Amino acid sequence: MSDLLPQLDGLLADWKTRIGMLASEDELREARLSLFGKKEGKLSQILRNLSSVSPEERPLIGKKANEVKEDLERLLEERIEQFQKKSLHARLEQEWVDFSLPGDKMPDGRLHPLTQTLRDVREIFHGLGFQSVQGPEIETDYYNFEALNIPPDHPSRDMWDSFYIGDKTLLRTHTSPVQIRVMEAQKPPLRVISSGKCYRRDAIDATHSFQFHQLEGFMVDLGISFADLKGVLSTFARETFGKARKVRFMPSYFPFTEPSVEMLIDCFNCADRTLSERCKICGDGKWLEILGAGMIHPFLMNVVKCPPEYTGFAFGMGIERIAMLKYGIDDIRLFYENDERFLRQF
Ligand code: FA5
Repeated sequence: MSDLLPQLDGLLADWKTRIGMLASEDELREARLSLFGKKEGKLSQILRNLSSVSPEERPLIGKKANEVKEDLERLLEERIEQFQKKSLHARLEQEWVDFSLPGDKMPDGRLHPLTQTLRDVREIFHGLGFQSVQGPEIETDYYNFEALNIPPDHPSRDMWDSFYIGDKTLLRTHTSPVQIRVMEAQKPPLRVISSGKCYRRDAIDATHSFQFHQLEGFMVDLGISFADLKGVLSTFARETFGKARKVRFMPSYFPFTEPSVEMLIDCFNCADRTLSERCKICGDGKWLEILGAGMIHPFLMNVVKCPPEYTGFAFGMGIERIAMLKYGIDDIRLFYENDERFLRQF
């Protein structure tokens, strides 16, 4: 009878006590290695002598060795689990989060002043019964110029120096092409506004950018006269700049309106100003130009085959200009620089 069986029993009894005394997960893992390691492990060392055991006894010892291994493995696992639970518990105790604390405040986003201005202006015209439509930013020479009574080589093309994409296509220089597109597709009565980006090969300075926003509007119906133009645009000016604003119309020139005017308002900054230095808004000219307008030229009415009994007026304004006047901003570049110190003020 070999002494391997009592050796295995001894190993079990001895390590049961030892495992119970180990004080950390690391120590337990080390113990596992020294018990079951392939070469140096205690169990392997005992079983190394298996060859000297009689063939009848071998299965018995094999069975016993498996049992011892399973018992000790289970014990080790249990203890490791205990330590893991304990350390998790300790971590939870230490790293707990107070969900009742107020969160970090995210900075509020807000609308860009140009978006705000555009929305305000649109709302005023919607209130007057105008409908919003959109036009393409890439236009044809026909819609941007020719249909608006600006033939090739017409000197007024210089005013709208342009970015050409192809021979006959360009980035639109104004929103007026929308007048033609809408009147081609729809019969009067019409009350339409359209806003969006425009592009010109202008040098950048405090009041000019190569890309800016315009809002176009027009009204076509039976018996529309200059009085309607004045009424609608004066209402817009007072809604935007204050009820007390005085409005003035001055003769101007656009190839697509006749007669053409510029609309000006009296400087709202000067009204209650007692300071002696120059007014930052009007430079003491006292009047501010806010848009171009006029009665739609008969040339356009012919182009879109509008019946002769209809008349209409049209207007176009720069949104940057309106926002600059409204908020007292003296440089158009501030709108495009994304400087938070500027944007946060609106
Ligand atoms: C026009 O573009 C006409 N289509 C307006 C119009 C429509 C008149 C319908 C009559 C009937 P004008 O070139 O003046 O007109 O431009 C209108 C406004 O766009 C200007 O008053 C200005 O506020 C703005 N604007 C023009 N060029 C620039 C620029 N480079 N940067 C910023 N704003 C500009």
